[in-house]
Amino acid sequence: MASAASWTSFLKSITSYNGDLASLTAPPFILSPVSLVEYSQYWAEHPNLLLAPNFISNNPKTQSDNDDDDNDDDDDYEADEDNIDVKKILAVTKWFIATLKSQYCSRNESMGSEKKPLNPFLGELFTGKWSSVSKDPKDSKDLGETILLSEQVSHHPPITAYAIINEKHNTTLQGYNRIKASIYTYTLSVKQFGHAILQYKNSNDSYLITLPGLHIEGLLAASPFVELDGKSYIQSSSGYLSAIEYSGRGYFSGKKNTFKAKIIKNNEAKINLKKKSPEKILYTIQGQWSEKSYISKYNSSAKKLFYDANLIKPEILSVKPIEAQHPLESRKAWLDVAEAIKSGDYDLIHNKKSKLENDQRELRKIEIENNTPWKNRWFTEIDLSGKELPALGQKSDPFTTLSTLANLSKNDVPSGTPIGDKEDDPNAHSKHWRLNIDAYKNESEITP
Ligand code: 0T9
Repeated sequence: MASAASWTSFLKSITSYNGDLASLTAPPFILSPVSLVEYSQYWAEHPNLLLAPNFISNNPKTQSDNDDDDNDDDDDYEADEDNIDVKKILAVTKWFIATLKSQYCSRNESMGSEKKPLNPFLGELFTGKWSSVSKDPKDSKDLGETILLSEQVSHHPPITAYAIINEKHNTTLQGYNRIKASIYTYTLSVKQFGHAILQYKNSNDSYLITLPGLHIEGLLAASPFVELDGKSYIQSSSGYLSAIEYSGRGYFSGKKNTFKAKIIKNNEAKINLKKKSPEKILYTIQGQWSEKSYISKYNSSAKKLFYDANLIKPEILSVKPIEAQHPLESRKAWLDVAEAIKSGDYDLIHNKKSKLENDQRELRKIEIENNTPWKNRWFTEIDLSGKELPALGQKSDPFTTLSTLANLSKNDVPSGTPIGDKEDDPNAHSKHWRLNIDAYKNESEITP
């Protein structure tokens, strides 16, 4: 009864929502004891898929691949393809699709519904690692260790930056994100800003990954869940684009978490706002990202399994015990609040949270008084507006070339906004967050 009443007053409070999610006081049962800075881990809960493009080589087709093409369900669709760049963007697309269940369903699975995460404080850190042993029994490769660095680089507005690094295979994923939310009746609609850049340095391949829009449904019933909408893109430096379109239960297929991805060669069709010429689609992948999806080749009606999200469990990263953590590390810093949330005691949650927030305000005050602004630890902001040339010895950023290839805006606009789209604000800045490699290499105090 008590929680039903508090949910009703929470629903009332969101109708006067002012754009600042932190100002919403949600009832304890909808609070998560996990900070948003931890969500970066969802990018690598299938390390073998993230690293897979490293193992794709120009092997000529073997005889057996040709033999059992049509009558073998288990047959790998990859065996049909001999263009290595196409194979690679298919592998990257598979990894990306595999991240979605972790990103957008894992709270429902572990806590029964979507929950409001803790709002990270400035400088909050989260780090951990994935071991070299793959969960996929069919995968016997030595993956090496994959590490995660995640940092809250801004508090107003909240921005999280992250890097996922595998030194053995010279692979880095780095990115950042920020959201902008609005409320329409009882649906929370969320645009994501930011992007990720995936680099395979051994083969010199890079990929731009944009982030989809989403909305939160189920608020009236007090059981919120995420539904993705709109589009997101994966653009490869080799000139291929994977354009992914999302829809939910209420839309055309009637099934939840539906998507359709098209693999297109750039110079045959750019992201086409006007859609005059039909695109030449190399592959179409469709299905449910939280269940099964199927792939079919251009001009063919044969479908093969692309990805089954329930076949291989996500690999949870390992995190140091709290006693061994630095005061800036998320689980240590939020420990009291997290325990209060688990106890469901509203006053205790409020007290512990206020303590942390007041300490933060005090720190900001001292910084202003002493003129010693907070320094980010592992990430820096770069300006890609093009007004200034990169400094001597500084390489150009992959985002510049990849966004141009895909015809996407370089500005700080919703992720994946095409150039000239109504969302493409020409006055928006072009600053983006990047890993500071030296800061990472010289880090001695905080280890994964
Ligand atoms: C980046 C992801 C993001 C963060 C979360 C919208 C949301 C905060 C942002 C976009 C990750 O890579 C992917 C997954 C889930 C997103 C969250 C879902 C959600 O509900 C929250 C917002 C801020 C709320 O907590 C709304 C209030 C609450 C009543 C709903 C449970």
